[in-house]
Amino acid sequence: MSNTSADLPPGGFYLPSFISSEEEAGLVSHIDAGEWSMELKRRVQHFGYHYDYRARTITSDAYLGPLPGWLRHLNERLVAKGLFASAPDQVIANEYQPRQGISAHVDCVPCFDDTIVSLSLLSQCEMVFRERRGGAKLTVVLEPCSAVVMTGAARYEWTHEIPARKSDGIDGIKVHRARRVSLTFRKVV
Ligand SMILES: O=C(O)CCC(=O)C(=O)O
Repeated sequence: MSNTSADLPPGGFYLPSFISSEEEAGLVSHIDAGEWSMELKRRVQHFGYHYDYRARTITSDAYLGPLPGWLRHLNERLVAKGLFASAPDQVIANEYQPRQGISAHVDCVPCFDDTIVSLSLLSQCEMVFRERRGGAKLTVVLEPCSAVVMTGAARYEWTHEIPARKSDGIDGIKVHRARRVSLTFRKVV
């Protein structure tokens, strides 16, 4: 299975092995020690700012406080690798059990800056990109410990989604999903 940035829309990048499996385990234990919100079908945790899914915005009272220390070293890496000009300040942990996904969307344009980075933990899954005007479709496999970066057209002109299914057909092979957790980093504008 070979993901390359060429499989993504323009402005999209795939970074395999962005973290080690030891870092992955550490992140999962920090996340699981936190309080999950049941506001959606899947469980979520918000850090930095609460995102209001109903209003589709960050409201003025949404500030939750600085990101926890265990997220800050990742922030530093994202900045050191040139992915963000300054440290992201909003992170959402999403938990996907098999059969759970996230519907097609573009991350809130007035809320967040130009770069979105999503880190995959624990299980692979497919992410589908759809061109909003042209209707083209691209599918990328997100491996545990990888990061997917969305800027430019990948951020604004294509939607992304994770189909709600219990397995993915990867290179012609049915691969069952396990529990997956993702951390998505953004900078509030
Ligand atoms: O789970 C992921 O990798 C993507 C999450 C996402 O698209 C979002 O939180 O808006």
